[in-house]
Amino acid sequence: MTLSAADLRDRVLAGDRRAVARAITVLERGGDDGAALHALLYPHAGRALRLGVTGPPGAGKSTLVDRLARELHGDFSRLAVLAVDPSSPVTHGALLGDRIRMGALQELPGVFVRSMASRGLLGGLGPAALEVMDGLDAAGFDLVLVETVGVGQSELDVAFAADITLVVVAPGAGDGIQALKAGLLEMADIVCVNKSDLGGAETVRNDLMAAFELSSARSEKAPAILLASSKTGEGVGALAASVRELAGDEDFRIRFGERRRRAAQRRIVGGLQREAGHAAERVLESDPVLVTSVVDGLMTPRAASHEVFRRILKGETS
Ligand SMILES: Nc1nc2c(ncn2[C@@H]2O[C@H](COP(=O)(O)OP(=O)(O)O)[C@@H](O)[C@H]2O)c(=O)[nH]1
Ligand SMILES: [Mg+2]
Repeated sequence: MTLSAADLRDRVLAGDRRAVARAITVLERGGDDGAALHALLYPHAGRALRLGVTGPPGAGKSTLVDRLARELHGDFSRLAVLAVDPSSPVTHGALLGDRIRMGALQELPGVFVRSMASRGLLGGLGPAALEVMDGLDAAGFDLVLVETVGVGQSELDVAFAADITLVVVAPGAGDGIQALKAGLLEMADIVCVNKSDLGGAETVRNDLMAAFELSSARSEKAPAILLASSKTGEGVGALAASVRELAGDEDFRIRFGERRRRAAQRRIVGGLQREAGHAAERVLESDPVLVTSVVDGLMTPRAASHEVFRRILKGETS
């Protein structure tokens, strides 16, 4: 049976689970169908609290998200989890692991769990993931938890997409200080040192606290740093309390608004960059002489960019 985009929207807005699953597939695929559905859903988004969870691979994010979601389910009866995983055949196992791990979570009433691939964005959130988040928001979930892998620069994406950013680190490989170097901790609202059942968690916390005291790059106040074990569940209640507290804090809510403006601006510019990139490729395909001139040293790459930009503005893109 084929549903029109408007029918699908109506069912999503009514909270129909299967429709939500289907809509997410459409949004994830993108293209014209994705864009059309997104345009119908977007006016209904904006009410959910968005909690971003990120950190190095293996820090225990998925295990923690499962526990944390259970803790927060009392406050947010309709709760969605979106796990964004770098897509490659190599990480297929990780995706499968998440699916098994979060399978039981999905059984709770009002809870929806979904994994999606980040398509080579190293765990970053591309436009499709952001549109899926909007879709879940429009579907009436009160809390949208999004898990992304923090690697490289794209890890900052989640801090832009979320109202509250939780960074998860663990003792051992890829520990806290390494994450700090990548700049992510500057955007953290809460830091969880996970795997407190293993040795070394306290040391990581102390190192982090020292680093925050020294950090001048941070404009906002230092985040709460909490120890937890997603294995035993210890500390997860306090972590949930910390999320709850931020969500209800008036000053912090004002910041949500500022963050959403910043995020919107970033999406607009990002979209423009993509479109301009496609247009530039069309110009260069239609006039290969430009590329040849750069290769032959007759024109600088910068001058060629300006020429391409001029042609795009004049509408000479094909
Ligand atoms: N000992 C211990 N192991 C944990 C803890 N949390 C997660 N793990 C394990 O660490 C591995 C990676 O966990 P996962 O949640 O997939 O990490 P992610 O890559 O950050 O999502 C798994 O084998 C988990 O069972 C914890 O608190 N303590
Ligand atoms: Mg994971």
